Amino acid sequence: MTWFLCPQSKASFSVKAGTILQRQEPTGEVSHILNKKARCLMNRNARFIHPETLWRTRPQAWASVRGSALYPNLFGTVRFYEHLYGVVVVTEMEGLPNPENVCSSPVFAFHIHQGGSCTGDEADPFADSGMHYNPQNCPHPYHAGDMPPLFGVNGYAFSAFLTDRFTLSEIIGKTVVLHVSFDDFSTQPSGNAGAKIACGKIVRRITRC
Ligand SMILES: [Cu+2]
Ligand SMILES: [Zn+2]
Repeated sequence: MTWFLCPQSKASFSVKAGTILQRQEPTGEVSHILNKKARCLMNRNARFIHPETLWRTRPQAWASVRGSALYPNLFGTVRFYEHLYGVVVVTEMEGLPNPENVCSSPVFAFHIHQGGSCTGDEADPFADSGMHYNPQNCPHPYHAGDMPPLFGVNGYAFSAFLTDRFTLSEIIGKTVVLHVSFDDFSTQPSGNAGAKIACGKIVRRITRC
């Protein structure tokens, strides 16, 4: 078992298999309860993530995503958690286009764009989100901002994945963008993903122990 120190509270936390097991005060007193004060410590130093711990934890950064004028019912959140190996990205969306045809189950390209604003014009309502975040000048789909697409399920989507392509500090102030079509992970410069249908700015969340 490994103990990790919380810099804010000076308490230590033991983590095993992604679950916070114990809290030890600076006085040496140990409690075994996963309480509110332990939540901010999730598993940034643990290899395995216990889903229940993830749900109880506040992310270090997040984006509130809203659809364009053509998709007024589309909204969701993207949460970013520090992890031993990178960043865990957890996404939920509601109000996605939902074609009836069984052979066109919806797939939506999903990226971090380098721009810091979800503004634009009539032709491209999120034009100011810019291009894919690409600090290393790589081709698509090796941009740091390229992420797995979302699968629509009756207008809803959920996704959770781990990436080491970016750090939290790099992406805060940038934008997450959802596209109307799938990403072919080949066409330059952005996978032929079609129009941008939703966007959200990534902001830091204050976590307290
Ligand atoms: Cu994009
Ligand atoms: Zn890309």
